[in-house]
Amino acid sequence: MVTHVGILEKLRGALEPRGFEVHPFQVGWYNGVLEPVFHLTYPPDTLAFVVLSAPSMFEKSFKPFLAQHELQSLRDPIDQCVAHHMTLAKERFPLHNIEVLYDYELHPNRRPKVLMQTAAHVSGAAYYYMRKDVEPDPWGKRKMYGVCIHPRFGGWFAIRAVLVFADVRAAGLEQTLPIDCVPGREERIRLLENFNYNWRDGKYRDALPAEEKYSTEQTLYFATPPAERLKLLKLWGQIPPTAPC
Ligand code: B12
Repeated sequence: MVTHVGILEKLRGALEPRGFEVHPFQVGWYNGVLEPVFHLTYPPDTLAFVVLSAPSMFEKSFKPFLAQHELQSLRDPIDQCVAHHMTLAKERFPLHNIEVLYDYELHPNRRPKVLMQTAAHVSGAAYYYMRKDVEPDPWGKRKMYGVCIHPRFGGWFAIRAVLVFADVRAAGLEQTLPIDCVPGREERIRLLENFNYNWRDGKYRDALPAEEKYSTEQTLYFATPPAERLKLLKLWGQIPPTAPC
């Protein structure tokens, strides 16, 4: 019988060496905290995984990917690199019906297909701090977007994809609660303000002392507006691969 344990092991085997983290959840846990318009339309015990990119993804996946592709042909190089690895991971499960949803995918009405931060929280991957985690909050009518903080990477990561195994039920999967690594009220206020008002300086990423962070090169890449990134990569020239793609 196919179990979530075997699938998780195989997925991690495919993606962790490439600098990704994989965390399982049941679709029902995700739907359970969201308004119906955001629901994923699968039975509640359907098996799904959220995939994060760790700081090492840049070296372990992105650079080898660049070395094997013509820069000119890449629309958004990071997105295409992530899609490449999700496709390879999916191909390891030819007998399963898997839907891959990416962070940048929107419905025709511009609503995101999946809320990555909620998926990260319900899977236990990273705590999603929202304004309701600061009660009472000091922001009045101002908008305040929430942010996920990872126990090992702080804010030095991204949430790239959700993989839904549409034909697999995972009733036996136990929910792991995310680690509340920013427990103090003042720290939460600082975190949310840094994320909303000063995200460009990256301070929100240092909400805790991270085990691994982006390199200077990677920080510069992500700080560069997407339209300028191709120019930057060309400037850096041919980057030698550090691992086979
Ligand atoms: C649209 C978008 C934006 C928009 C709007 C932001 C927003 N949050 O609405 C804009 C352009 C402003 C933006 C900006 C940024 N973004 Co942005 N953005 C997104 C995107 C594509 C969708 C977010 C969205 O529309 N959410 C819809 C709203 C309604 O969701 P929500 O506020 O979470 O509300 C739900 C929860 O509250 C939930 N809920 C209710 N109760 C409870 C209880 C619990 C326990 C839980 C878990 C949930 C829950 O229910 C609500 C819906 O019903 C996501 C990727 C994705 N697909 O998720 C990235 C994403 C959120 N962005 C991200 C980032 C990093 C940024 C920027 C720093 C820029 C950047 N890319 O580097 C800035 C920072 C914000 C700023 N200062 O401007 C990261 C956040 C990573 C993290 N650590 O959390 C994401 C996840 C992208 C990624 N690939 O990692 N972004």
